[in-house]
Order: sequence, then C-alpha cells, then structure tokens
Amino acid sequence: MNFYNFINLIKLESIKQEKTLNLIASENYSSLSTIIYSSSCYINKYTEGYPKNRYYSGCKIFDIFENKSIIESQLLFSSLFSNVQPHSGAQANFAVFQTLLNKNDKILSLDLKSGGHLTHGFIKNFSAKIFNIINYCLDKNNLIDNNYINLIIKKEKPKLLILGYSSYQELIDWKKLNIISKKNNCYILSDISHISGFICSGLIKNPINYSDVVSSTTHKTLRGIKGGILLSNNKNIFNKINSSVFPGQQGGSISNNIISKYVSFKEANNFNFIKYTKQILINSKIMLKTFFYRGYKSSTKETINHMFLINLLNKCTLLIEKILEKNGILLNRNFFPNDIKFSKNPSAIRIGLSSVTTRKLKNLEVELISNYICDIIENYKKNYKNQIKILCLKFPIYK
Ligand code: DSN
Repeated sequence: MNFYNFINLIKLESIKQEKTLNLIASENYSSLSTIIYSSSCYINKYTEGYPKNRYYSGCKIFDIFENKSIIESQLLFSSLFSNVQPHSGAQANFAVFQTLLNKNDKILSLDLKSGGHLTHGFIKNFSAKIFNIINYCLDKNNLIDNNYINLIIKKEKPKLLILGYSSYQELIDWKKLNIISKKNNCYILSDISHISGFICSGLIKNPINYSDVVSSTTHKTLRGIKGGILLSNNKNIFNKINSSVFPGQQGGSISNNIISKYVSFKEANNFNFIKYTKQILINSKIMLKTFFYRGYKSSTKETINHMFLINLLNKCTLLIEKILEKNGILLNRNFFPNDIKFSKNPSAIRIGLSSVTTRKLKNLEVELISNYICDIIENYKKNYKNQIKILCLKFPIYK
C-alpha cells in the first residue's frame, strides 16, 4: 500500500468519526491544541532521562517543557510529585508495581469481570504473571464492599490494594479504604484513568491524600492525547517511581506527547473545563434515567461519572454492538458484575458520555439517542442511520 492510500484511509477514519456518535467510555476527542502540540518537531528529539539529567545532548529547551508539564499536573491534581513520562496507563501501573512490589507479592484488586482493568491482574496480563493476584468482588448491590475488603486485607495481607476502575459508576470511599490499608501495611494505587477529568474539576473527590500513588491516562475524561501520568505526595516513593519509569521500564520519553500533556493540563485547569465535565455528568445521568424509564437495568441506581452499564442478559450484546454501529452509534459490550457469560458476548453494554459532550450534545439530544438505542435493542430492524447522520452534521467534532 502506498503513502497516498494511507492518507485516504486516514480520511476515511476521520469521516467515520465525524459521522458516528461515540459512546465508548474510554474514548474522547482530544482537543485540537493537544493534537497540534503532539505533532511538533519534538517527534525528532530523544530526551532520555529527566530535566537537567539527560543522556542525550540538545535537551535544554525540552527541560523547560517537561518541568512545566510536571508543575501543571501537580497544580491540577494538588499533588507534590508528578511524572509525565509514562507512555500509557498500563506503563504507569507497571512502574508502580515495579516500585512497590517484589515478584510474587500479593495485589488485591477488583477483577476484570466486575469492572477492574487488565493491568490490575487479568490472568493473561503481565500483572498476573509476575504478581500474586487476589480479587475482591462487589456486594449484592454491585457496590465496593469496604467491610469485605477489610476482611480480605486482614486475612491475605496483600502488599498493594488497587482502587479505580474501568466500569464502575459509583463513589469510592478513598478515606475509609486508606485507613483500612494503612492499618495493614498495604499500599494503595488509585487508578483514576476514567475519572481524572472529574477529579481535577472537583466533581469527584481527589484520592491523592489517600493513596501512595495515583495513576491516570490523559486521553479519557481529561481530553488530552493518549498517554499516562503518575502522581504522589510521598517523596520517598516518588524518587523510586521516577527510576522505575526511567530507566526501569521506558527508554526515551515521547517528548512531543509530554508537551501535549502540558497543554491538556493547562486546558483542564480552567473554568470552561469544569463546565464541560459538569455537562458530561448531566448527560450521563439523563441517559441512564432514560434507560431506566424504558425498563432497563444498570448495575446501580445512578452514575456519578461519565459511564454506566446496561444489563442485556438475554440478548446477544455482540450483535447489538454491530447493529448499533451500522446505525452510526459506537459503544462496547462489557461484562456485568458477576457475569456468567464470556468476554466475546458478555451480558452488558458500557456507555460513556464524554465524546458526545465534547461535541456539545445536551439534554434533548442525549434523551433522543437513548431512545434510539432502546428502540434498536428492542427491534433490530429499526433504522436511525439518517437521524444519527443529521445529528452528527449539526454537532461537528471540532467546531
Ligand atoms: N480498555 C480501556 C477501558 O475500556 O477502560 C482502558 O485501557
């Protein structure tokens, strides 16, 4: 395939993104400035090491950027220390494990089926291959059960407790869980990848004071480009984290992305961003309410963030995902807590409202889309292609 074919493929993807409504909870549209800054001449520059301590020459100007990015992320998340070099959330989590744990140490985490993440101990992931994973599950109301975690920590004495999830729509009691884990000499990693945008807006409690380390991606509710960050208030731990990221795990950082991360932190540290995340919450609550109104069940009675699960136990979620895609609506099938079905065709769909809120869809449109989705689930022959196209035209991604 020659270069021009590639350009055509990118054009096709861009048209597809413009013409579809994206409800994938882990995605968002990066802001234009963060995209532009990620494409700078820093693509050409290796910057191994840290500011003032590099292993390549010619990094003096970049030191200014990395320092700014570090300071801006500390301001945004009220943390004393920050590392902006992790290439992704997975890499960030690995750096934490490498800092706090030895081979075969115990990690206590929520399993993937109940809302955890691959890197929190999924059997095929590095985390389960290197460490000894113990899972906690949700209670009968699909909520984090602090008492159960207390019991299991006392019994199993894990070295690390992971909080923060990929499909959990309720509050986490960081303070209480911190007390429990400190009593049992257990570290806490809070993985806020999905909810970081709400935390820096003050809409969800910041776990920084209740965690040994906080990890996040930068491209979900935060609206930056793809990447990871690590935050902490513990100097000792953080010095070790720094050497765990480099040279412990990564070589050169992705310099152009570090500059772009700075831009996203700056943008998130702004009143307009708070307004934006508030609207995501409103949209998310409206959509869930509409599903309830239509008789559907979620894992809990409400959502406090951008996402929620809808249980479609008797339906084929793989097929529903495909039919919705044909109509121009993108989302992903997902496990429901205590799912008895397999990952190819689990019981639920996961819905996230960040991307459509970025397109400035509000109450009316969100209610309309929810009804389209319900109609399609109830009758696969329903066709809303044109309605979705018109909606997409009315709400372009970058205007
Ligand atoms: N797989 C992503 C999610 O859906 O949460 C994060 O890596």
